[in-house]
Amino acid sequence: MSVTRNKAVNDWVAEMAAMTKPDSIVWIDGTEEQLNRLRGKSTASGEIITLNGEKLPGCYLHRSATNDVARVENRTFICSRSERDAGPTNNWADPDEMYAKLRGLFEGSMAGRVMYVIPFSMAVPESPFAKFGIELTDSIYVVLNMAIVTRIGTRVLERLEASEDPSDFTKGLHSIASLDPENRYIVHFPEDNAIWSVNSGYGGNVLLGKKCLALRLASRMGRDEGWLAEHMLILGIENPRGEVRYISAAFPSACGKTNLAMLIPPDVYQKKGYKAWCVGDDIAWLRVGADGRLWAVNPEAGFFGVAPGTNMKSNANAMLTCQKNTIFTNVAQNLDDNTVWWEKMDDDPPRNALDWKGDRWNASLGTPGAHPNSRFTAPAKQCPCISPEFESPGGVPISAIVFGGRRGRGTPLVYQARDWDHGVFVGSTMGSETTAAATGAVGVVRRDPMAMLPFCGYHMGDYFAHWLDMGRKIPNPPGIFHVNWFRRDESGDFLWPGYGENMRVVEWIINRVTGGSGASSARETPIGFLPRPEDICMEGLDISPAVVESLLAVDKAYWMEEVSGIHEFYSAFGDRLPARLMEELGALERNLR
Ligand code: GTP
Ligand code: SPV
Ligand code: MN
Repeated sequence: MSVTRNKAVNDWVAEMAAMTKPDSIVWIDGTEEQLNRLRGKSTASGEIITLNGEKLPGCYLHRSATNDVARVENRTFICSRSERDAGPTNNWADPDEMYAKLRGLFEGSMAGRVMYVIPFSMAVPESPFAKFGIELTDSIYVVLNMAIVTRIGTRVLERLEASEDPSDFTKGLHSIASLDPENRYIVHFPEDNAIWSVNSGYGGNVLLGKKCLALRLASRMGRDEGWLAEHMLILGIENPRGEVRYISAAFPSACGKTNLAMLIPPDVYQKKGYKAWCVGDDIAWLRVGADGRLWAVNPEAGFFGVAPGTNMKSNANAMLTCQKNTIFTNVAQNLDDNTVWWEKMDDDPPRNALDWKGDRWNASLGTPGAHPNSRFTAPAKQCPCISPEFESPGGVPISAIVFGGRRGRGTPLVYQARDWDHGVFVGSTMGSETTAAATGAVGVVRRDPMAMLPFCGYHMGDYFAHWLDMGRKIPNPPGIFHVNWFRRDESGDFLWPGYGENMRVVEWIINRVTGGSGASSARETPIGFLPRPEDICMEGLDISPAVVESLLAVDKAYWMEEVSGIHEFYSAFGDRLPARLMEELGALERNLR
């Protein structure tokens, strides 16, 4: 039945099948014919629902179990041989004990079901940076999503077989099992290049190429091999002279990456000839190029984007991307025309609908129609502003790295780090309000270094050291910045219009680092370089000077509070915290006094 001569692959698939005991095994070849058969099977079982073929051709709706709607950080483990290597920010268990526990859960878990073998590649398989994996799963929903967000099929198996080491692939095992939340585990075994995920059927828990491989395992590969795997979007801005500059930006989950990645420049910019290009919306792999610059590749092939809040005003490109060949998860279903709806999609909620749980629903009930972490899975190539460099094997050169969080107060709209080390300090101390992308409380400020708290696959102190070290290896490093689109006024409204208007801040950033004679100016403050109100173009924007003033102010009392919060946060890393970062913290404190 096997389709490859790769012994390492065949042996492992046989071993996993002996444990999980599926009725049959189907190898995913990546053809439309096979995917269509699976869509048919999945609609017949009710796992996915076919949507209106005229309004949303090739689109499906899936409702996950109501207790299975987000990543589960408390059930996600890094089972490295040594506990120290997982560090204080990850859950750890002894790998042998964890394997024993999980074997119990996987034993016979696919009985009566089909095991699908999905060969996948993160990055185009032809790229020298591509990482290959195989995911075994008993969920067609997972197969159909993986077919969108990664490159799958026989061409990956062939590449692997022809590669230097055909046993060098990530071994991903997933079973929805009984969906028991008490026995839900997302477990990484870095030394074995393996991921075992059980009792979930949702997003980042089960699309093993995405957060599990492309961030958690890849971050550690990057440390060993001298590169960075980051939770970052990649955006290209083309100026009126036709020059394209790229930035990569790390914001925590549901904090605006997809939106910034697909930004539509405001009218004043479009009239001048500015354009924006999306290279990636969630993950970036960054390496030092032969030219001494930092280059970024998007390892994914599609978007798994947040639906609520997405509309023709906030993100028209995302709306246009998900009009066909898209899987919607946990949104509302409009029964009048069999389309989908979510909060803020438009001002016209359906009167006759089912909510994300499948219950009869209309807006007057006061409950949400879509889950706050409902998502669309759509091919990146359908995005109207997808970059011509999207599949470029070597990626794109990065002029600026941007960190950002969701901070209702204090943190200014934008500031620039003085140099690479200071930038690493800024990234390492990022704070952000939690969102619905993970289970747990929403709106609580927590430290989320480089937006990687849930995704760093090794000791975070070592991760900071690796970032500092990378700075020494990049002859021509990008500038490092911090942004905050989420400041609020006393009544809780956002002070900054955000979305496309973020272009104004992006322009300031790019001209700080590549502006030449047109470089944007700034003032030096205790926290870094900030624009004065007149340094950011506000043409065509209705915003009061007082608001701009407050968005660009440095509130010393707030920053002193930050200093003590950072002291406390850093103390968890003990002797693995690079001394350089304590020096930066000392410098911030001195600057403020
Ligand atoms: P993940 O896919 O979870 O990693 O999220 P993400 O970082 O890609 O976040 P996304 O762009 O999907 O945005 C999440 C939420 O933030 C959505 O509800 C957006 O409408 C909202 N949002 C994005 N950008 C802005 C902004 O500039 N201002 C404001 N106020 N809200 C924004
Ligand atoms: C995130 O939570 O950062 C996501 C969604 O991008 S998931 O794939 O579920 O991780
Ligand atoms: Mn994400």
